Amino acid sequence: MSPPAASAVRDRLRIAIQKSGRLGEPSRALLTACGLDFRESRDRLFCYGETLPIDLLLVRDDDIPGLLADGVCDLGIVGRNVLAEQSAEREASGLAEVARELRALGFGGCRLDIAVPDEWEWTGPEQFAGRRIATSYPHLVRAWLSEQGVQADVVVLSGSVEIAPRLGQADAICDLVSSGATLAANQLKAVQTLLRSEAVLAGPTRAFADARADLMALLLRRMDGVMRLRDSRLLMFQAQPDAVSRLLQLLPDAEAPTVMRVDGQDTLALQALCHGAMTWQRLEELRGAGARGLMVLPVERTLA
Ligand code: PRT
Ligand code: ZN
Repeated sequence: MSPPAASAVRDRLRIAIQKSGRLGEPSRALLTACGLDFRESRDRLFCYGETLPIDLLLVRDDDIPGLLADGVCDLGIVGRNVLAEQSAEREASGLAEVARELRALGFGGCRLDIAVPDEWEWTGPEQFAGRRIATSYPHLVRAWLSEQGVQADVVVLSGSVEIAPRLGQADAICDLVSSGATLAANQLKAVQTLLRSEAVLAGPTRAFADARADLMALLLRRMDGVMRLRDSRLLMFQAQPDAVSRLLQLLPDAEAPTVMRVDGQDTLALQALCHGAMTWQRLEELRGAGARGLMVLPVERTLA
């Protein structure tokens, strides 16, 4: 089984996701949670959608914006950093934007930061005048430098950017940072964030005029449902009537709280879908305000 050739009209939707790497697994998990099921081709590059006419192409993340631009794929799950860099590159070459961010997906979070050697005393972007910044994101760095009105050399490296200052290839770097451990291990410190990134669903700038329009709308509806429920829990407890208004104040993230009378008693039973994290601390606060028999339940699916 191999992917059909790109064509103007299609009745199946094709989504590009990272084959391996940091975003591969969570991307598939998200699509599975949306009810999609796939049969993998032997070369593990193409996955045929069994439950819906939605197929997957498993590729390198850097190829995803290009596959969207060429119309080979209709949607892609990619880091905002990759999408932004390739959009900036297209803009610099005078090419029209072909993919836009449709949804932020809440995983793969990181920052694109400029970092300098620990011993630098950071005073501001003007410090980069006449210096060299090593990066794999030259278009974003150049755009930022020009916004700052600073002239610096951008040294393009495809990997191991963080060791460039020690090797004498550059004075500073611009790279992705999540925990900050890599910077610390290389005696660098972050001084400026250019972009806050996470995995995003990228898609066309114009609506589809064939069956893909409905498929995309269906997928977006399901994705929104899955993401809305990601941190949501059903909270249940009992309380005396005079404690209820105080308890509801402690639940600003509760959707449509339901209050019911417990049969034959003064006690009320409450249940609410809460969208914020239900930590032990929150439960203890609720208990302190009169909630009893607190129960937190996972919510698998909702359909409005
Ligand atoms: O093979 P392929 O080309 O598909 O994968 P890749 O190696 O280019 O990408 P991959 O899997 O490393 O990253 C995919 C996406 O994950 C990135 O485009 C980001 O959107 C996102 N992401 C989130 C990260 C990080 N966090 C991250 N920490 N991508 C890379 N890093 C690297 C960073 O470059 C640096 O080397 O991790 C190091 C820093 O991590 P900390 O934790 O030490 O700060
Ligand atoms: Zn890559």
